[in-house]
Amino acid sequence: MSEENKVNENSKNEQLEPFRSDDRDKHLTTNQGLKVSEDEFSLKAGSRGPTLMEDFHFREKMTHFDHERIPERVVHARGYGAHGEFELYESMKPYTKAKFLQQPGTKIPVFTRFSTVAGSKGSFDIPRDVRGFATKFYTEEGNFDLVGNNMPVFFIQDAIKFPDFIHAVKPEPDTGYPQAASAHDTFWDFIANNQESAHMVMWLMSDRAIPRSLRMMEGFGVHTFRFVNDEGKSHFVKFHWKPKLGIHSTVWDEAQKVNGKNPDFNRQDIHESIENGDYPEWELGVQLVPEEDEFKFDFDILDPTKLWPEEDVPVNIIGKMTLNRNVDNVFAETEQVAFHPGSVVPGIDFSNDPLLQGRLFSYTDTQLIRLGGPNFHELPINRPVCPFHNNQRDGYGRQTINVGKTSYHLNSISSNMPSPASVEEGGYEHYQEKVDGLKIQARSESFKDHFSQATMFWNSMSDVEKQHIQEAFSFELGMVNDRAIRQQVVDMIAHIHLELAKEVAANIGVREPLTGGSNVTKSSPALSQMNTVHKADTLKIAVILDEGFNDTEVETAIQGLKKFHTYPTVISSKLGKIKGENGTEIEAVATFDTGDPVLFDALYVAGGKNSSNGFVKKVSYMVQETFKHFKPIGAMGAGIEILRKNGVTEEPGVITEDKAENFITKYIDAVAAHRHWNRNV
Ligand code: HDE
Repeated sequence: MSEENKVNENSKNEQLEPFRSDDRDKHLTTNQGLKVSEDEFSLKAGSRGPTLMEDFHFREKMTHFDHERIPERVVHARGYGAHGEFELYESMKPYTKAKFLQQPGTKIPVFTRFSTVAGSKGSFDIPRDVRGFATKFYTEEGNFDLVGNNMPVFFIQDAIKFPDFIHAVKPEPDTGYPQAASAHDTFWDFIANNQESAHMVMWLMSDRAIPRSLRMMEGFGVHTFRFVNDEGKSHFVKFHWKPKLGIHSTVWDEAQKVNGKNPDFNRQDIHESIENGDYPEWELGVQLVPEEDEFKFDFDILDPTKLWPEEDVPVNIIGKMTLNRNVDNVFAETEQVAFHPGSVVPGIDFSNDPLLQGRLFSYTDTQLIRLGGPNFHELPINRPVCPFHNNQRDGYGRQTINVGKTSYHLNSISSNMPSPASVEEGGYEHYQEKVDGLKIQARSESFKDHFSQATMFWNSMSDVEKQHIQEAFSFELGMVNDRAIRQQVVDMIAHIHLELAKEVAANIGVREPLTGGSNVTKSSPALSQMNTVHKADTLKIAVILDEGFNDTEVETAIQGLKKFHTYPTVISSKLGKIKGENGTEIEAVATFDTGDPVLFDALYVAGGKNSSNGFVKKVSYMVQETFKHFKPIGAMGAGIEILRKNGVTEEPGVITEDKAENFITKYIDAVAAHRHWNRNV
């Protein structure tokens, strides 16, 4: 009865192949396969006459077009997906029987979709928002979906509040705005009235909410899940994704500008990285707590507004995900992919986190409407790479042709085939947790501390990160019209940190909080982005060139930058060839109009001979913007003079050198640091 089922990292790609259609060098046909002879003019009664109903090609083409749209996701509408593989480093056999987590070296295919939460599909890439981080592991035992976010906690503790929360953050119903923003009355009104959100709001006000790149953010499963091993022993588990490039963010002023200059900034960044072979990588980490230690914490591990400090429960790195293939078709793959936290494999199970429990219902339900019926599991992107058989039948768009007489269980006619598998044969068995309680609609007492971890988060931040949080609160609440809401939020912040609340109060025209303060002194260094990996790899550098540039200097610098795996982009006042003083020609691929400084990680001003005032003015704008966003700036030769005019040469992260070799070493160090916060801005 057992079906041979070998899965490797290519299994999904091979499965998708028969579904791909290449229309190049083919005749145009109708969907019925009929070759079409005319696709520009509809069938008319006379060349100036009315169009005829008889024109089946026109009708088919127009009807299909009229029905091209499906509802966007009610949350996480704006997404970006890519294929890849997961490789296991370390066997998890002592903890889970999940087959893809047994043998080090095992590789399986994955598909990951990143998303923003609040904005609609056509919004922009860097709002202040949570990012979705959903991965489908195509395992030999079925799909395991890790449907997480880039922040480890959530706004609410019970799924029943999710519709309220989302209604509050989405555009307000009477005006239809603001788009993709939490900076408005209903969002903050919800927060003030639902103070379990305190911890998550700190994350949302932090730099985590405005990532520089999807490749440079962490992922978290958020909820407590369960691992169950062969002996039936259970451990609680939290999942983490750790980006190899470190965790890096934009600054708010920059993010707002990027959203206008290039609303696709994050998606283009990851798409191009994959096309360039700079495959983004994340290591998978697990925090494990034996079942018997469930109550050893000063918070409830079922509460999704709490994280497990990494210093208390270490993150064991067990494998790596590499995204190495962009989709062929965004609709077919990224849009139609259907994730579900309830898609698990034997050895992975749930906890009673009430947020997780509610999610187990919501995802299938929403997909029924979004994907138009119960057969979305048949869509190529959603199919498991292992066989699937059951007695479910029919429905809109059904593709499988189930043969045989019976579609029910139990039966005699087909000897009960398909039949349930025993646990030994790989049948899923729900963990037999003992549950004993009254039916009750209430919040557990153990879920009532909303502020300790919010304070711990604040305590863990560096001074710069704290300043950003204070500024983010001041901006967001500054956009709230209703003074009473502003006041309530400030009074709430006071329970997290009194000084923070006072500073925000002063900025937003409300009185200082009357009570507050916290005696929590704990901090968790792992929460600060300052303690992350810093690398120059794959960063984008704007190189400013003018006619008559110093040939050797510029050539050596550009080669040096490439050697360190950064991407220099030559910018000038016009596109096309720019000539050096000794005749070297270098192509400018962007202009001051198309190459805005917010789109780059660093600036290198080479300049040229006798640059016009107009040129210097444009470069000065680039210098000022790059400077105020704390990004690295470098110059040699003529460029140094422009930096001098802007008064930045003595500032941190600004490198000026006459010798190209010295320049590159120092400049690359400055680039690798990403930001130079101790500037006089
Ligand atoms: Fe989701 N969430 N969610 N969510 N979620 C959806 O499912 C929901 C929550 C997350 O790229 C929806 O297919 C409820 C937490 C991601 O396709 C919907 C609750 C976390 C994605 C839904 C939550 C997430 C979704 C909308 C409260 C992090 C995008 C479209 C109990 C652990 C997946 C869809 C993708 C999408 C419901 C809270 C992550 C409506 C009811 C917490 C990454 O079913």
